[in-house]
Amino acid sequence: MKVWILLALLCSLFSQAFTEETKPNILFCIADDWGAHASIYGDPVVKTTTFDRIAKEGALFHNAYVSSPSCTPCRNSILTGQWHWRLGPGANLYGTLRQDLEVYPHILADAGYHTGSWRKSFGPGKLEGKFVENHPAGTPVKGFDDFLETRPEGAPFCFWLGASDPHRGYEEGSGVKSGMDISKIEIFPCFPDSEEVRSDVADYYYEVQRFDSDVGKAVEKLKSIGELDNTIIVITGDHGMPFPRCKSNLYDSGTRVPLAIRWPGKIEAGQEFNKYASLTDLAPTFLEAAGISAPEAMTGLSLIPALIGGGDEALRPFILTGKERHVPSQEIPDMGGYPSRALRTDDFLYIRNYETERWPNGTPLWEKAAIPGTWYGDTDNGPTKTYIVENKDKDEVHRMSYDLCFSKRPAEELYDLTNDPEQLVNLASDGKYKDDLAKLATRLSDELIAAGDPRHVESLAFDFDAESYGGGGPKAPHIKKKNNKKKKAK
Ligand SMILES: [Ca+2]
Repeated sequence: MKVWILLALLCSLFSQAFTEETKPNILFCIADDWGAHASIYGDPVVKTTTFDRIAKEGALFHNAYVSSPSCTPCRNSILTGQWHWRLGPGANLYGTLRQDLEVYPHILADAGYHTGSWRKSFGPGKLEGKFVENHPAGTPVKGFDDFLETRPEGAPFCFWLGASDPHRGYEEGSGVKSGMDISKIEIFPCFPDSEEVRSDVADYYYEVQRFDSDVGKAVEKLKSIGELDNTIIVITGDHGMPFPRCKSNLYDSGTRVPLAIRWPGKIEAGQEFNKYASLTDLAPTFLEAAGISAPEAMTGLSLIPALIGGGDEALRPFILTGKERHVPSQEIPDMGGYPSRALRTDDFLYIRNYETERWPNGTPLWEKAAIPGTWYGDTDNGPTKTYIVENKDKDEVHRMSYDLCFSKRPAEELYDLTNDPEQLVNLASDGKYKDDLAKLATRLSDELIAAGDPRHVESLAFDFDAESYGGGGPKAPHIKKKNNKKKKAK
């Protein structure tokens, strides 16, 4: 109780102090498909100089999670500050943003902020109505410098610095060519250890570093114009790495992302958080920093109380994540996704899969796929995927890797994080965990009801699978060869 009184007092002092001062600028930097891999997290190979600096001069989050491990719903949940399942068509890959939704860049623009976005922000998807004229992430521009040149004098700004890194496709061998020692790579234990896989991870790291370097240039620009210390800098990613059992999956490998926040003079440097932040919390955080109350519909919780002294106790004690339709990658005529939800605590990850007859990462039967030729459609094509599929019958280790990545899953999954931090052994049918399983199942349902999930609140029912889809899907290798086009997948 005392902690909350102290927090309330700190927040009120914070708002009071704020109104007397200049509004802070906001530089929001988001990579595409970047899981929690950074040197400051202990990764022995990737070098993230800028991210590490921002974290050291501000706050580092060890447990930041996306609402959904898929581009469009994650980005929509950040813009609206709401769980993706509340966004109707916006919960699917290639979905749109509903007209009644409010987005934080628009609220800041109404309060006098100069807003803009560069490279990937909303999407992929089609903007409609009010968002066509008025881009939800701020007017798209050609770069940070251009954006700053059009800034009205004295106006605070809010800038979305996007990227297509480290989304596939990669230049194969770019990691090795850049000098990375692939023997030092810590391979995700569900991947077989092979040269192909190691090199593929190095290519991913290479693009992570390129993004980090782009952010570094923006930080230098802020310094050169004297705005560095009046700018909140946030660096994160939209979900885990584009590898099997990562992106589009509800394990930490798909939903946990890097997060660092710097705001000198307001938040103490060198803070580290172990409790949970959702990227839906960023919108209310930005609004509070600007002295604006968040709209009631925002389910995100401002991170300011934690950042200004409240510590872990002011963060969420657990996290929720979910998935609706990534690529429609089931078998004709099923245009559905793989709906699932998860509750992650310090001790357990509990996952509920609603449609167990479907393929969690898409059908292997490309000739029967809802989108013609699609092959394991929820997993981006790449050397690691090809290696795992092609070698599945080699031995037990390879078979296990294939099953963990692509085989069908039961209605419930339970992982004991003390003994199995990588979440590879499903204990849902182990009698020893019966009580834990029952408690977590009830808790997840209760939390989803409280969070307005249409899958749990009948009055909000929404048919996510009936929505149209404007994208493609990863094609089977022989089809790709026939087309022979080097195309960047969404
Ligand atoms: Ca992405």
